[in-house]
Amino acid sequence: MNNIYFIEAKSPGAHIFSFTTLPRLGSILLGTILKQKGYNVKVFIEDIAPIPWSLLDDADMVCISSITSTANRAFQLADKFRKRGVLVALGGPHSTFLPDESLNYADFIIRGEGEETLVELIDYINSNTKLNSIKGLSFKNNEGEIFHNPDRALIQDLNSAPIPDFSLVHKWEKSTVVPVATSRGCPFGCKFCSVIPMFGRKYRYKSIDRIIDEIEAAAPKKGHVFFIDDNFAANKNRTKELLRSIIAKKIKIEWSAQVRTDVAKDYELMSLMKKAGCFAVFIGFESINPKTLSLYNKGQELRDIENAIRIVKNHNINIHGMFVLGSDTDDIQTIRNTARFAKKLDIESIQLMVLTPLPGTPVFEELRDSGRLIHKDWSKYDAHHAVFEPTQMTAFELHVETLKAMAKFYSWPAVLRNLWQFDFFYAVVGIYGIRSVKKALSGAKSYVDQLKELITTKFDNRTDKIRQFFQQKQGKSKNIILNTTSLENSESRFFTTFLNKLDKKLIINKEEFKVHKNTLTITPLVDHLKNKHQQGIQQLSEVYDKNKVALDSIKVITMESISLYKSCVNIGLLLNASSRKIRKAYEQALKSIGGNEFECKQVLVIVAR
Ligand code: B12
Ligand code: SF4
Repeated sequence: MNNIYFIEAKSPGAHIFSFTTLPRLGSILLGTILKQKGYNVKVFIEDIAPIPWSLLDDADMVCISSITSTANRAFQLADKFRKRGVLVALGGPHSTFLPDESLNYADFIIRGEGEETLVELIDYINSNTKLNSIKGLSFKNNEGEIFHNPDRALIQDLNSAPIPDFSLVHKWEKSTVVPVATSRGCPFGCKFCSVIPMFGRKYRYKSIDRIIDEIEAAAPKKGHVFFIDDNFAANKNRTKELLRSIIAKKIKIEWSAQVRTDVAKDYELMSLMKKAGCFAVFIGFESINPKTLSLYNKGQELRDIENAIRIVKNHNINIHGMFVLGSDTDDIQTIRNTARFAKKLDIESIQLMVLTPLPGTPVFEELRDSGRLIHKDWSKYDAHHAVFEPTQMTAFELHVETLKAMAKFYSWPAVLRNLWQFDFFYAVVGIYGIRSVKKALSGAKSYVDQLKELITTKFDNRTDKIRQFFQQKQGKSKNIILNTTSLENSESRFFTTFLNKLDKKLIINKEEFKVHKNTLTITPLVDHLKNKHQQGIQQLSEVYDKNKVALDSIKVITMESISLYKSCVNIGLLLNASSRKIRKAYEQALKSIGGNEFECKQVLVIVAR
C-alpha cells in the first residue's frame, strides 16, 4: 500500500464564516504523520476546493474525516470509494460516538484521537497482524460481526506529533487562515459540547518552543492564524508565557482564538493578547438566561458576559459572540431578548446557534433517551436547524425565531456603518451574515413543513389517528367536552380560554365526566392529579354504563408532553390548529390567569364513536 488520501467532507450549508475556509487539523496532521513514514499522501478539504476525482484514481486507502453535520456526505464518499474496491477508514467526533452506524459505510472506524491508531491500522494492513490488538479501532469481521476494541488513552505528549504540513492540502493557496493548535481538552464540562468526551477534561498543551516553531512554519504564508484550541486560556500562566514569547520574538501575526469570559478578569493577559496581535476572540456566551447558563453547566454568569464584552472592547479586540438557544428553560422571549442584547452591546459579530444534540454529549443522550430527537438527518445537525422537541416552544418556533433573531443583528445599515469606518472585514462578515440568514430563511419554510409532517405523523401514530376521526365526524362544528371535574378554578379558566381562543367554532361544554356519542372529552391531568389517572379510568367505565355507550366504541388516549405549553400543542394538533393559533391562544390563556404557569404534562382524551 502506498497511496493514502485524506478527505475532509464538505459542510452541508453556508455559515457566516464560510468565506474563511478553515479546515480542521485532523486530516492534515494524520496525513503529515503518514507522509513522514514514506507514504504518498494527499489531503482534500472539500470546503476549500471540490475533489478532483482523477487525482484519486490510484488511491489504495481513503481516510475520511467528518463531524456530525458532515457525516452524510462522509458516508456518501465512503460508499463511492468502497464500491471501487478502495479501503476506507472514517474518523472524527461523529464516527467516534456512533461507530456502528459508520461501519455501514467504511471498513474501519478510528475512535478518538487518530495519531497512533491509524499508524497501527496501516501496519496491520501491510503485514496482516491481528486487528483486535489495535486500541480505539472498530471493525466488522468477515461474517459481518461488529468489534469495538477498547478505547485508546489520550495522547500525553502533544509535542510528539509533527508540525502539520499544509503543502499536502490540495489548493491550500486558496485558504486565507491557518489553523494552529496549542492545546487539547478543556477543564469545564458544558453539557452540549463534544470536546470533553472527545479530547478529555485534562488540559494538555504543547511546549512554548514547539508552538513558536509551528507559528513560524505556517504564519508567514497566510494572513491570519486561528488558534483552534477550545479554550486558549484555560491555563492563564502558560498562555501569558506563549504571548510573551510571540512578542519577544517579534513574530508579526494577526490571530484569533476561542476563549471564555474569564480572560477579561485578567488585565495582564488582555494587554498581552492585544500586544501579541490578537484580532478577535470567539467567546461562548451561550445564554443571557441565568437558568440556561446553569442548565448548560457553563460555570459563568450574565454579569461575566457583560464584563467580558466591556473589557475586551476596551482593549480594542473584536468579539465574535456565540449563543446557544433552545434549552428547556428558554422560551421565545429568550431568543428575542438575546438578539436585542447583542445589538445593544454592539459586538462585532454573533452566531445564534440552535442547541444541537451532538453524539457523545449529555444533551444527546438525554434527548435521545427521552424520545425528543425529531430526526437523525445529520446534515441538519449544524446548529442552524432545530432537530429536537424543545420544552417551551415548538421546534418550528425555535428554528424560525433563531433565524429571525440573526436577521435582526445582520443588517445592511450595520454593513454600511462598517464600510463607513473602513472596517472591511466586518463589512464582509456582515454581508455573509445577511446572505446566510436570507438563504436559511428562504429554506426555512420547506424545513418547517418537513418538521411538521414528521411531528404530525408521530402524533397520529401515538394517538391512533383520532385527529382524523374527530375531523370526519364533527365536520365544521366541533363539540368538545372539557372535563374540569378536578381542576382548580384558575386551571379550568386557563383551558377554557385556551380552547375558546383556539377555534371560534368550538363548542365547549364544561361538564362532569360525561361521554356523548361523536364527541371528544378532554381531561387535562394537572400534576397534582396525576395519581387520579387510574381513578379517572374507573370513573369513565361507570359513565359508559350510565350513558349506554358500548365500551368498544370508545377510545382513551393519554397524550404525554414535557410542559404545559406542549400539552396545549398536543390539544391544538388534535384539533388541527395552526402553530401560530396555538401560540396565541396559549399566551392569552396564560394571561387570563395572571401568567402563573402550572404543571400539566398529560392530557386524557376520550373519543366516543
Ligand atoms: C476549527 C473548528 C471549526 C471551524 C472549521 C470547521 C471545519 N472545517 O469543519 C469553524 C469555526 C468554521 C467551525 C464550525 C462548526 N463547528 Co467546529 N470546531 C472546530 C474545532 C474548534 C477545532 C477542529 C480541529 O482542528 N481539532 C483538532 C484536530 C486535531 O482534531 P480532529 O480534526 O477532530 O481530528 C482528530 C480526531 O478526530 C481524529 N480524526 C479526525 N478525522 C479523522 C479521520 C480519520 C480517517 C482518522 C483515522 C482519524 C480522524 O484524529 C485526529 C487527531 O487526533 C473543533 C473542536 C475540536 N477540539 O476539535 C470544533 C468542532 C469540530 N465543531 C463543532 C461544531 C458543532 C461546529 C458547527 C456545526 C457549529 C459551530 N460551532 O459553528 C460548525 C459546522 C462546520 C461545518 N464543517 O459544517 C463540534 C463538532 C462535534 C460534532 N460531533 O459534530 C466540535 C467538536 C466542537 C464542539 N464544541 O463540540 N468549527
Ligand atoms: S463549551 Fe467551551 S468551555 Fe464548555 S466544555 Fe466545551 S470547550 Fe470547554
